[in-house]
Amino acid sequence: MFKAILCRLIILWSAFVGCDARAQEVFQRLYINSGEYTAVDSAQFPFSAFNATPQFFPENVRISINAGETLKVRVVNNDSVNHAFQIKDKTTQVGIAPGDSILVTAVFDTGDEVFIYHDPMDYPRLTALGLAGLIHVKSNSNSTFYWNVKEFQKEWATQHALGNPVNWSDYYPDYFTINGRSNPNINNDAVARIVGGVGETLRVVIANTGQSIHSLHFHGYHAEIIYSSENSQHEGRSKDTFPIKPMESLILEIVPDKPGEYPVHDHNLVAVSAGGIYPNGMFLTMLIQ
Ligand SMILES: [Cu+2]
Repeated sequence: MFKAILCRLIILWSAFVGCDARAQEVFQRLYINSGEYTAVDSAQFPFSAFNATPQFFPENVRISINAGETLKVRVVNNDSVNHAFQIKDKTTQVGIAPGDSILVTAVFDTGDEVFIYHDPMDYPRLTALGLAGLIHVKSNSNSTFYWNVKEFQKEWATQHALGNPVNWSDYYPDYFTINGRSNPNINNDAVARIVGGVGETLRVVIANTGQSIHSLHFHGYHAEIIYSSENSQHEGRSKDTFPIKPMESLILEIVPDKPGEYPVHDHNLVAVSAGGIYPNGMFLTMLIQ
C-alpha cells in the first residue's frame, strides 16, 4: 500500500516538473589528430581525423545516439595549427586553438537522421584533409552498417596540410575509400560490410565527406531511401543506384529476398581504383545467408 502511494507520488511529481526519465545525455570526446594515411597500394599522404584518443588513426569516430538524446561533444585540438568544429545543419562553427578544447551540445529529437560533423575552417581544405565524421540518430535496433565515403587527390593532401590553396575545378581524385579503407580491406570492416539474412531489415547509413559525387550501385537487391539530408522528396523511393553529393547523408534500407554474395560499388568506375589500380577503390560485397 505504502509502495503504491509512493509510486503514485513520484509519477505526479515527474509530470509536474516535466522530467522525462528517458532523456539521456551522451558524451563523446574527439581529438583532432594529424598523421599519415597509408593507402591500399602503400602510397602515403597527410591525413587528419577526429579520433576518440590522442593517438592518430585514419578513421573518424562514428557517433550513434537515440532520438531524444542530448549529445555533448568535447573537441580537443591535439594539432599544432588552428582548427574548428561544426555539426552541419545543427550547430555553428567554433574555432579551437592548438592545445585548447571546446564543448558542443546538441539535441537530436528526430530519429532516422544522419548529420556530418567536420572542421569547416577554410572549407573545404580541412574537411578534404580528412576531418569529417557522421552522427547517426537511431530510432530502432535494426542491423545497421556505416559508410563514411571519401575520395582523395594524393598530391593535394600535402597542399591541404600545408595550408596551400588548390584549384577545385582541376580536382581529379585518385584514391577512393569507405571508412578509410579500400577494396579488398573494406570487406574486413564489420562496420561497413553488409552481412545479414533473407527477410532481415538491414540499414546502411552513408555520409559523403569527400568533394566528389559518388553513385553507389547495389547488385542483386533494391534498397529504399529512408532518409536523405538534401532531398527529402527522394525518401520512400526504391532502386539500386544512389547518387550522393558532397556533404550529403543517406539512410538506406534493404530487406534481402534471396541469399547470395553481391557487389556494391561506386558506379563512377574511376572510384573503383586506387592510384589507377582496379578494383582497389569503393568496392565491397554484401553477404546474405
Ligand atoms: Cu554496378
